[in-house]
Amino acid sequence: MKRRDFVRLGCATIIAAGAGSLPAPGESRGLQQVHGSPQHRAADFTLQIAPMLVELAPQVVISTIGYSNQVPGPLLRMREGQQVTVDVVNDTDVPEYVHWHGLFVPPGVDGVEEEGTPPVPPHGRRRYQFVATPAGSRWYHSHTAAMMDLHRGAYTGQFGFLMIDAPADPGLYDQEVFLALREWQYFLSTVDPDEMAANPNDPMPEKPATPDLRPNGLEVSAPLYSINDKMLGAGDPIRVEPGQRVLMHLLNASAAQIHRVALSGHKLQVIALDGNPVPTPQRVDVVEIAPGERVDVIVEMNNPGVWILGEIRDAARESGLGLVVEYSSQKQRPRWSPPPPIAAARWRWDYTIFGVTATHPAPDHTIDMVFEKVPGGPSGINRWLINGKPYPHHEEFVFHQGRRYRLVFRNRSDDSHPLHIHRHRFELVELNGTPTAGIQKDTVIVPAYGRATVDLVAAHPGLTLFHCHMQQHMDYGFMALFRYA
Ligand SMILES: [Cu+2]
Repeated sequence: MKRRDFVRLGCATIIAAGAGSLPAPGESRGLQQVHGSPQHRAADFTLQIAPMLVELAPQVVISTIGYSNQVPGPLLRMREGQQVTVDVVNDTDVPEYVHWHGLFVPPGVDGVEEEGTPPVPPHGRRRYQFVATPAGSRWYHSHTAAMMDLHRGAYTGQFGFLMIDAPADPGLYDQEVFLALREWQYFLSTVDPDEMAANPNDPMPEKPATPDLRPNGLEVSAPLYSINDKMLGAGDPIRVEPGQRVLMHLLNASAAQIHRVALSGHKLQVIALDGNPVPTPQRVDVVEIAPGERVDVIVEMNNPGVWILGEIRDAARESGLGLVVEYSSQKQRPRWSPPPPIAAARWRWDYTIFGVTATHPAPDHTIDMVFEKVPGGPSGINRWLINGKPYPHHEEFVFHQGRRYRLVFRNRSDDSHPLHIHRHRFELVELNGTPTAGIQKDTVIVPAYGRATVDLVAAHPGLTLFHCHMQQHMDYGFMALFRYA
C-alpha cells in the first residue's frame, strides 16, 4: 500500500484512536482511512520505528532507533480479551519485527522471524492484530537479530510497556509508575559486566567435574545506564506523599545485563513476576530482574526524605541507573544507603520465596535441555549449544497439544541466563533443588551452573521460540524452536 492511500487525520482523531500514536507535525504518514472496510479501520495504536535522539542527561545525547520518537515507546494499555490492532510503520532501512512479550498470540503475529511472522518491511508498514491476553504487565520490543551490529534489535530503544488490565483490578495503590532499566552505547568487551552472576555460595548442581579452561569471547558491555530515558538525577523525581502506596512496574529492557535494584529506606513488596500475581507476596530489600523479566512491586511510602531508587552496584548506579523518589516538602540531597543484606554480603535473589508448597500434576513428558558455551577466545564471540547441537535443532523439540511438559533447564555455563519461551508461560517447579509452586513466568533466570525445572501445558499451537533473552547469546545460538506435532 502506498502512502497516498492513507489520509492524514486531525490530532483529535488520532488521540481517540490510541494514546501515544501521535506522529510528528509535518509527517506524511497517518492512520489508515476510517471509511474503508473493517480491516481498513483505524488502528488502536500506531508505532513508528525511526532513528531518534535521546537526551539521557544534559549534554548526554545518544542516537538510537525508537518507537514513535519516545523511549520507552508509548504505553500500550488494553483490556483483557480486547481485539487489538497495532499499525507499525518502519521508517528505517532494515526489516523489523515487533514482539508482544508475554502474550498468548499466534506465531503469525508474535513478531518472530523463526516462527514465520512476516517482517515490517523497510520503509513499509505492517498491521498486527491480536486478542489481548493474559492480563498483566507485558511489553513489546524488537525481535530482530543483531549479531555484531550493536545498533539493531534489543540494543536500540525499541521497547515499550504493554499493560493488559484485568476486568476487576482492585487498584490498591495511589500512584502507578513504569520503570524500564536500560544501558546505552553497547560495546564489546573482555570484561563481563555482570560481576554478581556467579555466586560461589550457589549450589551449582550442573557444574561439570572438569572446568572448561578455554578463554571466553567478548561480551556486551555499556558505559551509560538509565531508567526510562533519563540517567539518575536528570529526570523528574517520583513525587510521593507520606502514607501513599506506589505501584512500580519494573521492566528490564536491557539487551545484556541482569540488574538488582533497591529503594533506599524502603522495602519493595513483590506482588507479581512477569505480570502474573505471585501466591506469596513478600517484602524484599532488593529485586533482581533479568532482561525480559518484569517485577511489579508496591512500595509503602513510610519514610519521608529524598531517596535514590537504583542499581545496588555503585558503578551502574553512578553511570545512570537510578532515579529520585521525593516526598512532598522534602528538599535535601537525594540519599543512597545500601540495603542491609547487601552491606552484609549475604544477599541472594530467590524466586521460591514468592511461591507455595504444593505438588504438581505428573507431566506427560519431560524434556531435558542442556546449555553449554563454546568459548570464543579473546577476540571472538562465544557460541551456544543446546543438547550439544547448534540452532536449529531439527525436529528435536516437539509439543503435543494439550499435554503437560516438564522442561529441565541445565545451565552448564559459568554465567546466568534469562530463558524465555514465547506465546506460553510456565510454572516454576524447582530451582537449584528448592521445590516451589504457583509462580507463573515467561522468563526465568537460571543461575551459573544452575538448574531450573518448569512445567507448561502445550495450549497454544504453532511454532514457539525459546531463547536466552540476552541478545548476543540468542544471536549466537542460544535458541530453540518448539513445534506442535
Ligand atoms: Cu544467555
